[in-house]
Amino acid sequence: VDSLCYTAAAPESEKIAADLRRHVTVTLGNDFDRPSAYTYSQGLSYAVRDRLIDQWIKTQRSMYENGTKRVYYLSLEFLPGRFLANSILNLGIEEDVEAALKGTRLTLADLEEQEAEPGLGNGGLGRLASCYLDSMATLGIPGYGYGISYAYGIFRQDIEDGRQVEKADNWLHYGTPWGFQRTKHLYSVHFGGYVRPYTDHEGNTRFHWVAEQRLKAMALDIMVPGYKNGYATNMRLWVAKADKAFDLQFFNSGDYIGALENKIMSEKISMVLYPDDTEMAGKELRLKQQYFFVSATMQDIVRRFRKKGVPWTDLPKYVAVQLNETHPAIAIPELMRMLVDGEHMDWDDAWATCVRTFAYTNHTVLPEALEKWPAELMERLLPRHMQIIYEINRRFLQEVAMRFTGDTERLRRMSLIEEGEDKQVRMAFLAIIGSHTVNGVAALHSELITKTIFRDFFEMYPERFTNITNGVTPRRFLAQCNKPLARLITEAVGDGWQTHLDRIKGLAPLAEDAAFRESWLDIRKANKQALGSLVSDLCGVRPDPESLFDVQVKRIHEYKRQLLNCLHLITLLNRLRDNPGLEMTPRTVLFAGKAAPGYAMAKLIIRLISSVAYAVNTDPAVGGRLRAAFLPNYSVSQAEHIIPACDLSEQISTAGMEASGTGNMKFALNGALTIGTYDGANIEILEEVGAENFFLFGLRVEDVLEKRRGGYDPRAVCTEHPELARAIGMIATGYFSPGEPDLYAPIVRSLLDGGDFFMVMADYADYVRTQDEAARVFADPHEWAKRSILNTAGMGKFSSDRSIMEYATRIWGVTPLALDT
Ligand code: DL6
Repeated sequence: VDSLCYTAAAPESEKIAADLRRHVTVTLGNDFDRPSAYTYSQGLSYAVRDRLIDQWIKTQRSMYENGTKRVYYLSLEFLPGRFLANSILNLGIEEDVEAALKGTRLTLADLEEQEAEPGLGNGGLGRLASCYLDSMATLGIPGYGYGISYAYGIFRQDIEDGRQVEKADNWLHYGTPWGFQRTKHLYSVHFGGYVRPYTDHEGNTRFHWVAEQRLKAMALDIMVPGYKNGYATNMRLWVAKADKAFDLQFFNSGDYIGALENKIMSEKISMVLYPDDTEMAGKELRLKQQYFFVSATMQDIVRRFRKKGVPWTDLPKYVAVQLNETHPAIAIPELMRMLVDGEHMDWDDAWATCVRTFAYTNHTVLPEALEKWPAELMERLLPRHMQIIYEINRRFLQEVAMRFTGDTERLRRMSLIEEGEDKQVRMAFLAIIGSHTVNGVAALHSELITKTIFRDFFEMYPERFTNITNGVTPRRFLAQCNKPLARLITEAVGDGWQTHLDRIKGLAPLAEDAAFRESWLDIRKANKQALGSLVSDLCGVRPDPESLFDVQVKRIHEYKRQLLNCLHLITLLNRLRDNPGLEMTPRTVLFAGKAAPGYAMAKLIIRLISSVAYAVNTDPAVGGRLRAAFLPNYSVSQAEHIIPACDLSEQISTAGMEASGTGNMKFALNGALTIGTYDGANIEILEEVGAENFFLFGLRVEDVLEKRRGGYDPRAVCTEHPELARAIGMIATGYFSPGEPDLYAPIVRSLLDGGDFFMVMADYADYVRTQDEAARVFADPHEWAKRSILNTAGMGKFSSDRSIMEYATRIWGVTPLALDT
């Protein structure tokens, strides 16, 4: 027992060692002297969590006592990544933990690898939400993240015979030490039924929603620590639970199966994340998820606000709600319902209160990703909300009609209701008119939305629209994932860049220092060796660490153009086959990313990449100068292994289609050079790092639009470029699919006959030319190192701390809390 106790004066490493032993034995009931990586990892997580709790409680108390305005970041998706390593980093106890583990035969890295990652998001939008919570905690911004604790997150992707196979991801199977379940803290959420009008004692007509289905929302709280500042914010994720009282009705009437059915139906709401970020599913369960999480969250917000005892019109003085995309936009009619039906507030006051409370971030220009809900479905599930939406729309269209007299076409375009055989509710429009600020996520994107999808709304409310360029946390995505480079940077520019990323520009003069470049290159090479081992374990391909690591990792989508990269890979293969003695910069081309399970073309692209990689890796003419692999099951933790080892970051979306990108920022921060189009945040990265340190290519937005308007003939482009024609010919004739010559015909058809909407053929020649240039520069390691250092040095702007401070000052009107740490 002695070894489980310590005095306050004991060194931290001894305390951690004792806590680890105590948790492995007392909390988990295991024999400490028979170590298993899993139980030790759990035990260490509890020991680390113990150290967070105090600061988390202190933070919550300080927010409460301070009475300040708070931010509620509503997001249907979060991708926090693993918690253990990040908590250790942010607590600043890494050396103590390493010391505590000495003599256990297990390393910290072994234990970190045991942790199941919560894949509660699809990609960029969810990871951005987690970077923002990290920054809110680091800056001491009073606020919370709100979302859903899906039992099954984004599917696990296996690659079998080159095909994506989806497997269920039961991340909570063994429970998580990082969450606190609030089993007593439940909110009721309702669906269905009808609306009963009544007259109150003052003679006003009021509405009462008589719901048909009732369930409960239970909170799972996860601490989000700030970086070495004694602050920890909260991510509150809701879990759906059956309403016991409701079940009882069935039991009492003898309907045992009915009661169980209700339980299953209720709890299925938080069961699974929809695995598509670009196509609107239009599914009833998805709408239920949205309202479930919004209803519980708004009740939580209002509960806190009520304690203030101030008038409801003061809500925006204390509450800022940020809608991460339109997924939580039902919060707008929900707050109207609470104010008008619940608090009997006058409609105009309620609406003004709403608009001053909400702000909306748009993350996509893809029309197919803009949410619309069938009015019939909404009426059935949320009858009172639908009435409120109709009323919001009626008043809004009156305003439009007054501003643009006689413009009936405009009224049709701007209506919240898309007329047609099946009426639809346009959620983005609802989000715009119910918010005081609408922002895009990179300068180009914010400008594009005002000219395209939201043009009419920009004309109506120009002052509402703004830009806040995305950012990423330099803690997880440099300090944590690339420790050797982080150490070198600290030696060069001092500590402090982790929270003041602009200081990283102090690296720039060192790009001219040969000894510094040598150290930089050594670290990069070691990182590449480490990634090489992972690639070899996962794919059976061993990359040459001296080769150019050319990396494209992100969701698989036609607009992100993995196909363009693949065509380049085939081109290199052909050059080597034609000329086996060719002097070529050795290259390893790595792909990773998930395709939405229902997106056939994206899945076929994965298959093609796998087939081409196989052809490359087995062709004797290649002689090791070219390697390719598709890494299965891309995730935040996998990204943390890949990012530090990338030389060339592929950010090659069709101009105008990637809202921002955040992978582009993570790679450049770690010293990768970007090969990229004039799209999203690439443009701002180029401005910051200098055009000479960025491989820019391809059509601009105007060129893309011009070509789409007419006169673009992909077939003609194809014949113009023999290397392209040959690559396409090989795909079309089954070179990469022996025995199944037509396997990839849909890809070829979309490129040649389908109009090549994503301009793959149009950008091919410039892309290949730019790739050749990248290979030429890479052949001179010191020139490459110089550019690599300048990329890292130029990334100060892209910290999520900068983004969050912009949200705080320009949108939320909140200031950081001063915490005595
Ligand atoms: O803003 C975060 C991230 C951007 O960096 C990506 O460019 C964009 O594609 C992504 N959008 C989504 C779409 N979700 N919806 N709807 O994830 O957002």
